[in-house]
Order: sequence, then structure tokens, then C-alpha cells
Amino acid sequence: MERTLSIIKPDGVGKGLAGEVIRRLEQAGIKICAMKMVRLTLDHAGMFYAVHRERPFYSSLTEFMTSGPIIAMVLEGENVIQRNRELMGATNPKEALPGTIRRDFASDVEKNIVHGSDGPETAAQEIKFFFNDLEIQH
Ligand code: DAT
Ligand code: MG
Repeated sequence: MERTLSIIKPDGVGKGLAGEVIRRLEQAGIKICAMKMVRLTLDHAGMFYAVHRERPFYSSLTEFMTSGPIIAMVLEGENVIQRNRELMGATNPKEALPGTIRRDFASDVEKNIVHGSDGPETAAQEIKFFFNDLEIQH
């Protein structure tokens, strides 16, 4: 059994897509074992996306992530890291397959509705960033 961190980003919450994203996860048989709404500070967004610090889009990305509330979730299931990435679609919505969250709803490569961890190590780190053990259901 694997876990991953999912985030409904400020554009997803702002467009009223939280229910739709959650519906797609549940419909895919993915278990949600933690959930919270938070508004990141610029410092926290910077820490969360520290791996992208040298990229030209870093300051725009971190400001976007603080522009409104986000919903962080821990997802659980077999192969859930990859399955969540498949439901999300490619980073750039123009390259995302039809029927994916990003293709269906994202406006551009930055405002792309959802985040999903990209591997087991980042998943563990990212889950810890948002949740302690008491906040995760088994
Ligand atoms: P993903 O979110 O699909 O894992 P990533 O980890 O490469 O993609 O990048 C993290 C976020 O940074 C991504 O969701 C949106 C933003 N981003 C990535 N590439 C970008 C680009 N070329 N221009 C603007 N924002 C970008
Ligand atoms: Mg990523």
C-alpha cells in the first residue's frame, strides 16, 4: 500500500473544483486518509517547492500557491502515486490527455489545478510537510 500527497491548488479551490477533484479520486477507488484546507505563506510555498528554486518560474509559482486557500490530502492505495499522476495529467494542460483533471480544467502550465507527489521519497517528505501521524487515518 502506497501513499501520496495531493493538493487542490488555489485555482482549483477558487474555481469550485474541489468536489470534482475529490469525486474523480473516489471514483478511481483511491482512499483519502487525510484532508485539510490551509493558506500557505510565501516561506512555506518556497519550502514546499524548494526543488524548483533555480527555475525561472519559481517566484511566480510560489506567489500563485499563496494566492488563496489550498486543500492538501493524503491518498492511499496500490500504486497511488502513479495513479494520481494519471488522473492529474501532464504538467502542461496542452500536453495532458483528454479526461485528465489538468486537460479538462487547467488554464496554463502554472495554474494547473492540482499537485501530486512524483515518487515515494517526495511523497513521504510532502506528506510530513502538511500532516502529522495523528491527522492521517488508517
Ligand atoms: P508537476 O506539478 O506536474 O509535478 P513540476 O514538478 O515539474 O510539475 O513543476 C511543479 C509546478 O511548477 C507545476 O505544477 C507548475 C509549475 N511549473 C512547472 N513548469 C513550469 C513552467 N515551464 N512554467 C511555469 N510554471 C511551471
Ligand atoms: Mg512535481
